[in-house]
Amino acid sequence: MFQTKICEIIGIKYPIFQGGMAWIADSSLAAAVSNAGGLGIIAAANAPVEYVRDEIRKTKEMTDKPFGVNIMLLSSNADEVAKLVCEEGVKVVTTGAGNPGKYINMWKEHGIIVIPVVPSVALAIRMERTGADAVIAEGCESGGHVGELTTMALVPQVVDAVNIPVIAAGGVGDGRGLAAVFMLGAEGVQVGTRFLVAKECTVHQNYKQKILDAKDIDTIVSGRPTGHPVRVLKNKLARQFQLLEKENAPLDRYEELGRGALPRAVKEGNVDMGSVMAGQIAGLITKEQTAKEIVEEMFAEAEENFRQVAARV
Ligand code: TUI
Repeated sequence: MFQTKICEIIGIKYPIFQGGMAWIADSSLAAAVSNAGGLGIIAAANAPVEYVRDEIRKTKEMTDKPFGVNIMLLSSNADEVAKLVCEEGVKVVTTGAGNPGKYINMWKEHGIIVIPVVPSVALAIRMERTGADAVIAEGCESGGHVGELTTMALVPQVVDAVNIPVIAAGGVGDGRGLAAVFMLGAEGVQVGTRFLVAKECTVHQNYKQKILDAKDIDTIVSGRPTGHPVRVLKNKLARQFQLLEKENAPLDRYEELGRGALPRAVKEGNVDMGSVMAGQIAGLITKEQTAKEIVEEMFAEAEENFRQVAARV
């Protein structure tokens, strides 16, 4: 029922991507999601190229299914990672936090399937013209770096503007959300926050627990004045960022406060003074499951949803 064009293009069973969560999405999680029939994605974030190469090689050992690498374009080594994915024969590249236009020809020459994250119709159109195979339309319900539009508003507008497949991201954590984005015209979904609590996700247990404990209103967008706003779970650090905004503090104060904040939460488990990036759907997530259980449960739920709604209309 959910086999879409994106499944054919990539060679996956379920049209679900695991978000390329910076510092979190490693070979363990990516291989588990790919083995479950979705598309696992390794986050290059701002890690050294050698680390990313190792993670790609480890993933190849753990799965014979397709997987992807997410390139965070604000990273100082984005150029190097862009070449690395060609050398390593990675099948799918997704990008975030910028315009990957200058790399697309090189990736296409290497037979890579290119799927940029876009926060607007304008960038989606530009990406289609430059040769992208699909786009991920990500609403601001997402965790991490966010644009302005919600998934509900962004996805149908992007669907109407381009002819390539659109994958919806932001605010989807169960089968109901999955069914909903299909109704908006998406051909697939990208899920971050729910996979963060997957058993195979190696993020610190304190981080997982903070997601499991979160309520609907527990996320906040901080760092707007920097031009790179991020959605995080409220904590001491987020409150300090809020104070900076109130004080109209200079940008170097944000830089100082944010330095090392993501690994502090992800690796050290400091969820008070670390950056706990998470989407608004965190409040819905109440249990740790394997990636396979998450994928299968979401699609079974969505199918049941469609059946029930169809019976009512
Ligand atoms: O990239 C993400 N999410 C991220 S990246 C990240 S690491 C980070 N940490 C601190 C500050 C900034 C980043 C954590 N989470 N999602 C995809 C995404 N891409 N969201 C928004 C965008 C985006 C924004 C502007 C994509 C393109 C874009 O284009 C601007 C342009 O140049 O046209």
